[in-house]
Amino acid sequence: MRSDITLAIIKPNAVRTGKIGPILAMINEAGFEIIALKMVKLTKQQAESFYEVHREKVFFESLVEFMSSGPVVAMILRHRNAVDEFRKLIGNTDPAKAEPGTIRKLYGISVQMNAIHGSDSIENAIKEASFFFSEIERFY
Ligand code: IDP
Ligand code: MG
Repeated sequence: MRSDITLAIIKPNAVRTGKIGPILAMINEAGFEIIALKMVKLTKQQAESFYEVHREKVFFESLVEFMSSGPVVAMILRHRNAVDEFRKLIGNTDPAKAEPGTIRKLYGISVQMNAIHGSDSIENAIKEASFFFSEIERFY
């Protein structure tokens, strides 16, 4: 199983406020290679499917509403130890607890609207990459 990719999503709050450019710049400067990229608006069903593991959580319905509320930018990123390295770059789930200089600290506005998603394991990175991208949409 390859361990050099992770799946990132710039969430609707960050797209809405014009943060695609600044976030992509941070990703580039941190040494990640973008090997797939697209802007899409998820349906409620697609957002439910993506966040299936959180179905029983109290915030599930609200999260699905939010993630389908506007366009998002999905990408596959390549880097050594991509999952862990990217989680370091984005910071804690709660922007208030995230380290200074992280994407969530800079652009997150609440636990839910925390600006960006990053896969939490190699297995999920591979699954999530296939959720968004077909073979002819990814380059590596
Ligand atoms: P992660 O994105 O840091 O991996 P998860 O626990 O996997 O965090 O949660 C997925 C997403 O669900 C978070 O990024 C955030 O948008 C949302 N979320 C998590 N916990 C809460 C909460 O307590 N209230 C509202 N939204 C939450
Ligand atoms: Mg997670």
